[in-house]
Amino acid sequence: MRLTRYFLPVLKENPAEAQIVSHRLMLRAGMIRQASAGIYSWLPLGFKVLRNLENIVHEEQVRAGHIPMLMPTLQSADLWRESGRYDDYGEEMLRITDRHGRDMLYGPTNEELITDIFRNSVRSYKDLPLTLYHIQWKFRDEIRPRFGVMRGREFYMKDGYNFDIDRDSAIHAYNRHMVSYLRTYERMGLKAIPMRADSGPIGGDDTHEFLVLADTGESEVFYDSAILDLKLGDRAIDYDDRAQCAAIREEWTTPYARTDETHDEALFHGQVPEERRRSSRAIEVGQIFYFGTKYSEPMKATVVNDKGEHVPVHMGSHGIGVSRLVGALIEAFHDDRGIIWPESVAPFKVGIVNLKQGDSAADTACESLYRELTAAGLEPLYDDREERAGAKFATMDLIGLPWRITVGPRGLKAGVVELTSRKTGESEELKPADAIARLGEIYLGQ
Ligand code: P5A
Repeated sequence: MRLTRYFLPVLKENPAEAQIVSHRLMLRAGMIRQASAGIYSWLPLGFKVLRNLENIVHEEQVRAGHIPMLMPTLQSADLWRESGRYDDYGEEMLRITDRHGRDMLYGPTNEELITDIFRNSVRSYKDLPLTLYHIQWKFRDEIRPRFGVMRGREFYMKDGYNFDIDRDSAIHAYNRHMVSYLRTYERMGLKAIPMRADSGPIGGDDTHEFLVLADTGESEVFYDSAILDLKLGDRAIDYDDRAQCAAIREEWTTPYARTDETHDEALFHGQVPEERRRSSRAIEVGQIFYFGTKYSEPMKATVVNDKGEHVPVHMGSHGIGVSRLVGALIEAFHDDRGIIWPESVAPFKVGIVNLKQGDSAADTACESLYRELTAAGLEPLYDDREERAGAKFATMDLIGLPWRITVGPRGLKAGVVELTSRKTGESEELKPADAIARLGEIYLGQ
């Protein structure tokens, strides 16, 4: 993409309404614009990051054996009356009446709708286990939407629902989700810690939230610092292997880690040596639930088991805050000049800065870099504006591309361009072909 052809409305000034760095940087970098309180338009740069996160989520869900689909945003109130949540959900639910006077709602979550789909189509235990998921906009009429996309009213969520014949199988689904979530967040460059939490309006006793430590987070958490050393890395995972998934859950949930809702000070002190006791603020980027037959019983979602009996299915649901993650990533990765995207989620893989637009050698070198990087799938953003070098650097630093290639007449005389890491600030002079090869190596492994 050429910057002169793109739509990147960066702001020079800090927007007054933004209280935290991710909100400020998303507005300044032209990623989002507020449409109304807690509701945002995703401008091209923000939309690219959102799509990249969505792709990682899809890949890891499909890898775990979960099946993608798409449900609507608007739902009929009748299903929610069956589960009893129409009244329970309270003012957070946006209620709508259609022209025929029918009660509708903008879905805050989809347990009822998916249970209805299931009960109308699945009859036998032989069709289980089944996990369906979608990535779709949700609406919760939060009383205090704030911090930009972190606590929006409209937000993008991956929500998945498992259907199993009994508790043991459903607990395997829970463990499998825990493992696939750990892997998802690791791929985004994040350390998200599963913590015992409260189940709130979704229900059930077994639930873990995934939290990213950050001073600006809305949750208060207590944990054993030993958990920070855990990493899935590239270990081979068989998502059908119950013992392996259970062992990974055990590994991550043995060190003490709880949100303030479930924190037990006596247990914390008893279990964790003082030098490893930590408390911090954190951002909730996902949550998994096992709630058994909470929905399948009232909604009569049953299957015939191997003894010919009709039994309600055991269910759980699992959510990732995809739009919130964009903010969480910025909270985790920024400096005072702007965003520092991890390579796996960056909106463009590399920026090209032409130090002297209009200089024929510099223009020619940039054009050929742009062509070759594009052909190699290394998605460049070419700053071809007639701007001072300082302004171009400031824009690149603000939008946080992991790598920058700087091209100027002086370097070109020596046959080199400069490759700079946004993260470390380190630069290296390389022949243009070698810079492309280096970026190829960096991104190939992703
Ligand atoms: C699990 C999937 C559920 O709704 N039902 C379907 C279950 N869980 S949850 O914890 O309530 O939400 C899942 C994740 O969505 C994100 N999230 C939000 N993101 C932005 N703004 C909001 N107002 C908001 N509310 C929830 C969180 O990341 C949460 O973990």
